[in-house]
Amino acid sequence: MTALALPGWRHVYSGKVRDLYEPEGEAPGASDRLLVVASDRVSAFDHVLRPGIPGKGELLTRLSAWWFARLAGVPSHVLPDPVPRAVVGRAMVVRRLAMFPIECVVRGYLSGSGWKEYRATGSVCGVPLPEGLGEGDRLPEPIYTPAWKAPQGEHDENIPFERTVELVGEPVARRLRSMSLEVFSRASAIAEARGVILADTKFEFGDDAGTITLADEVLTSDSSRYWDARLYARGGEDRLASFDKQIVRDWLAAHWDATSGEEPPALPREIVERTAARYRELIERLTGEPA
Ligand code: Q0Q
Repeated sequence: MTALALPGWRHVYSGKVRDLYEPEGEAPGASDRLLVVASDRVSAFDHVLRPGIPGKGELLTRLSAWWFARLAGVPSHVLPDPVPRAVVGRAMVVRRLAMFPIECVVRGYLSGSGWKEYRATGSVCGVPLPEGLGEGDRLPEPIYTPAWKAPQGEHDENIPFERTVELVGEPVARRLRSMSLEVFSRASAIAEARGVILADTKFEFGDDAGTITLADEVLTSDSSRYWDARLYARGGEDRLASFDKQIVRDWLAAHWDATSGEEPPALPREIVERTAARYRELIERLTGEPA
């Protein structure tokens, strides 16, 4: 998988789904801007699947940009600079920050690694929780459950708040927690008014000359768990289904053994099309604009 060649930009890094570039003609690492390009790649069970989901990169870029715009007052890394023609709609220029090595996770509901940790220990990242909670239950109030950004290929590690103090110092650790909780509560109120539950999300922040600044993608379905509020209220088996990716997950679970060591099979056209429609539905529900 080779990243797109973009005039004026040099490719520096690729994640599973997005590619990062810096301006050409400046020394590597020296520029004050970066270009983040979202692809149509989709990942599930730690694999990048084929084919991609047409339009996914644009939809998630729109969703992230929409959330950044809704979060008035929160310093943002997004710059208004133009992006190369080849990636218009699925790229943004951002201010280069000194990133903090912490995934700032907030959970309003008990799911994923939070549920596993609670079941084993009764708390998540050192936050004690009431007894008797079940998978997918709403928490009494949202909790901050940071994770340490593991090197590439490894899974992030849930850590207690005290560990983040050791990593970035107490004043910054406290700011990361309070900003994360504030953004989460603003966003979940917006989502729930539109029939979508924001179960949990992950923020990344960086330092811009002393200003703690929201970076990365915000509140996309790749960085967040979104559920359909109607399904959740109905209480069926599917109540915790990922709003957009569940069709892919279900199909793969039925057609591939994740422990086999084999690459996952290519997704059939029907699965790709239904998944693309779910991505469009998520953005339509959240933003109220046709996708
Ligand atoms: C930065 N990433 C993530 C990534 C591949 C994003 C570095 N404003 C920034 C950002 C951002 N966003 C980053 N560094 C400095 N300033 C983000 C892991 C990786 C594609 C997109 N890596």
